[in-house]
Amino acid sequence: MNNMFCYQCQETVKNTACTMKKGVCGKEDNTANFQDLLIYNLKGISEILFKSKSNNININIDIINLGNLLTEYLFTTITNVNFDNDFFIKKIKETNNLKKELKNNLLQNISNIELSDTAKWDSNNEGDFLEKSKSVGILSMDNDDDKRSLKSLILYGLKGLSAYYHHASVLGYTDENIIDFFTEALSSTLDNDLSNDDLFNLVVKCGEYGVKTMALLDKANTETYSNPEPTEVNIGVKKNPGILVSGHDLKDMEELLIQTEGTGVDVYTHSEMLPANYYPGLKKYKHLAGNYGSSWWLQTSDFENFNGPILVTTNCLVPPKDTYKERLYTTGTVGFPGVKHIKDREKGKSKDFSGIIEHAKKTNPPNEIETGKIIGGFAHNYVLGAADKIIDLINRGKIKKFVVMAGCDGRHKSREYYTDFAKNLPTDTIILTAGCAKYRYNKLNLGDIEGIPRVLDAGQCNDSYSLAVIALKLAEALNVDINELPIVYNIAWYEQKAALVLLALLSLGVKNIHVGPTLPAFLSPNVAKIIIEKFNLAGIDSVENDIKALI
Ligand code: FSO
Ligand code: SF4
Repeated sequence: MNNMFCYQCQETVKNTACTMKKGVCGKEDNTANFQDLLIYNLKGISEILFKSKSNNININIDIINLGNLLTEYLFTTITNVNFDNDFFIKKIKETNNLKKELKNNLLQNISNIELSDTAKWDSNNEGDFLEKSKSVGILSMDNDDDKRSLKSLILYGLKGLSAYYHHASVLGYTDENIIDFFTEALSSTLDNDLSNDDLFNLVVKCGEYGVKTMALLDKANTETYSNPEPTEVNIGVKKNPGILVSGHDLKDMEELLIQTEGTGVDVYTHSEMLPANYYPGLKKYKHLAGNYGSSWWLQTSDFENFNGPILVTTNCLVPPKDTYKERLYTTGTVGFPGVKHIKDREKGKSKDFSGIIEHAKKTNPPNEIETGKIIGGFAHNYVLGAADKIIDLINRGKIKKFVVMAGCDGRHKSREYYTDFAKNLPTDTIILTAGCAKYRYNKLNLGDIEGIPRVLDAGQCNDSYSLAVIALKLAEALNVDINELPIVYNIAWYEQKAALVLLALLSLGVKNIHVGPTLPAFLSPNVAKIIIEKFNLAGIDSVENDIKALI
């Protein structure tokens, strides 16, 4: 009997599933089970919403607010976001009440409508939650391996979509069409009458909505903070005490920068927050002192060395060591038992960061762990602005290939492949990157080609959208198919946002993508075969063979 069943990330045990007391990420069995029960409720709510909408029933709740809530709660179940059982129990109760309200409203209008057990279950007896949770996880989704695999792919794609949608919604950008798709697709995972083809079509549609959601977030980020621009980012330290900010939430970053101005406290970025340094609306703050440390899985030593308090705004959080737990703060979707949590903003107000700022004032400046600068900020606006120069370099044979190496980093030794791959690429190639995968090669000093750096960092994992826009526009300018461009794809994945990014690229018709270090455990052999054949997707081999094959 499994204690839990989770196979959503690349580091799952033996590329099969985490089933024991604790997952590789440190998530405990009860937490995984409570997450399953929360997802169960989100599916039930989605089914009721979908059926209400299909039958033109007014739900009496603002759908945008409801969409914000559903996506935020699904986001909390992504790898390395929230480890707090009390949080999940609270959200299960809250979603039970919401489900009941929506269900009663639907039944008042159509008393004989057929609803699944998931839509109907709303017992708020906390003592039953754990028992119930064990019967509603991944394995309960379908007895058929291929259908379960396709449903998992839909669920994880939606997790990625929910994260990006949440970031956009925090900045005030929402889209009812995306929420409609979200509820339709999430409730479809309850439907046992759907064929493999139906489910596969939903997978493809999830990629299409992934593109729409990333476009919405791109619009939100660039309209709020202006287009990223090439920026040299300090990786050394300054003399003031500092606050280190990790995760992806730019609004948290902005509010903290405003509240720390003039206090003598510097602000540094960590891991996926690095691209904050590229946005004019954020880099204008003089006390944004640079980037400290490396990608998420190295946080235990980076946080230890930092000396000041650390604010984690989204994943990836690693269960903290006692040496810095007291300096750690979470906010938004993130949580960990015993770690201070900064409350959500009240409508129209900012979050209150005064506690962490006062804490910082009493700490020592960060220990210097490296010195120098890294460069980034090469999102679509900049690259397309330089398109003439780039096309000229291609025509003159100075640039032979662009290699998209976006996605995630991770702990496994096998990921050294990506550093070696970058190091061994011919010098007439340029790496286009986004996401925390970049830390495998953004400090290698790979040089430039006539002033264009050989590693062009577009930003966070969601800015993989930027890379897709660049490819689409270049194809248009050169009047060729996207797959005829001198662009190849070697993508590293870890968690569910990367699954969505991959589906988004596939939906745009990009073929021959290499993905690693392993293929997802949630792809059954048959589903993997279909995807591999349909999209010419491939895993990774040795660096030598892959460079030969791709370049
Ligand atoms: Fe990385 Fe973590 Fe951005 Fe992910 S920090 S692994 S795909 O959460 O989100 O790239
Ligand atoms: Fe295991 Fe990954 Fe799930 Fe954590 S998120 S329990 S490591 S599969």
